[in-house]
Amino acid sequence: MWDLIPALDCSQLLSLCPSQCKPLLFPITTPDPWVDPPKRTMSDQAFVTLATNDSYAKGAMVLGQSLRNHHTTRKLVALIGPHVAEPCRDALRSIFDEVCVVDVMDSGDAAHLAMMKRPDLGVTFTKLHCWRLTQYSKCVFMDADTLVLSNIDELFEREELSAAPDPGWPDCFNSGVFVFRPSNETHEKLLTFCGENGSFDGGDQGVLNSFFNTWATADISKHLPFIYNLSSIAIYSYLPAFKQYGHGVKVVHFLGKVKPWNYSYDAQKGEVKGQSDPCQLHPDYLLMWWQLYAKAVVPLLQKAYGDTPFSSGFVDDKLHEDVTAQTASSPPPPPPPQVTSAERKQRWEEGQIDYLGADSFDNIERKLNSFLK
Ligand SMILES: [Mn+2]
Repeated sequence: MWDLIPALDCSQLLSLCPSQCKPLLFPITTPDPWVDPPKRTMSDQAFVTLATNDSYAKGAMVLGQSLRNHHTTRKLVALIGPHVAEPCRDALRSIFDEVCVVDVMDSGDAAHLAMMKRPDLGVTFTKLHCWRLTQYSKCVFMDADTLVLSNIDELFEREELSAAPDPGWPDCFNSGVFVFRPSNETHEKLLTFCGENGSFDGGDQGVLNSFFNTWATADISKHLPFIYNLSSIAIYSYLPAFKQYGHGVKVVHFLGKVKPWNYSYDAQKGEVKGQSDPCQLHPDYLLMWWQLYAKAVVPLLQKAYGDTPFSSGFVDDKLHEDVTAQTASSPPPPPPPQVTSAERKQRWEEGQIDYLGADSFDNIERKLNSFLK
């Protein structure tokens, strides 16, 4: 793989990549209920997401709106932590059918007991709460850092626990998108398991992979195609596959430390800002996220906040320094000194990429030209 895909940043990679591997930028449309009446709602099935703070709440709003834009026939549910601000809750309520506050510390039940044993897993316990949505027979959980590019209601044909492979360790599933059946019994079992065993990765993905531990081997129908949970890391580690299959992508997952809402946006120019460092997110999907946020979410936030200032993330926003500061707080790794080919490969694998030296664009372009004809 390392012979095939050399190191370069994402905009360079994409500039070398034929146009069919770039996502099409469709205009964002809001469905008109008179022209396009919604299909009958499957009221016992729901898409569920989770926002533990105001930033993730913005992600949840974009996700919810993307599901609406693609005419989902299922209900939309947002689980929120107790710290999400009231105006954000209002904005969420105008997109989602249900907004449920989950405060594990107040629950006074098995969740509280498990939380006492493992206080580090607070967010995980909040996520596991989705199994308690027993008013629904089946749900699809989606992280607030995902974006839907087309209708994905067919996921409800799958059974618990269906998920796509994790790009980092494909024998594990990625818990950013999964199909599950709400059940108080399963919820209790998960909490007990979590309290006793903790999580091998410190988050919900570790817990869920240990609990649903036959996912990798038992039933291939529970392996969702990768197009339902595509992350940038997978694009850049196997570019020819993205070139071949990328046009079919239905869900983008903005995995990693820097999220779309950590960037800022010039609404006049329609440009995402804060990408001077080699970016970690696919620039076209990032732009889609901001276009949807600017068109459909910001008006809701403006209405909910009224005269109270809030951080919109736009470059002309008085508070945009906050956003820039957040982005700048994850500095790129320092350039390594001259190294051998083997050392260079190892450094690349550790994420230390010599953008200005051996891994420079010119070197990489030569190599790419030798096979991307
Ligand atoms: Mn995620």
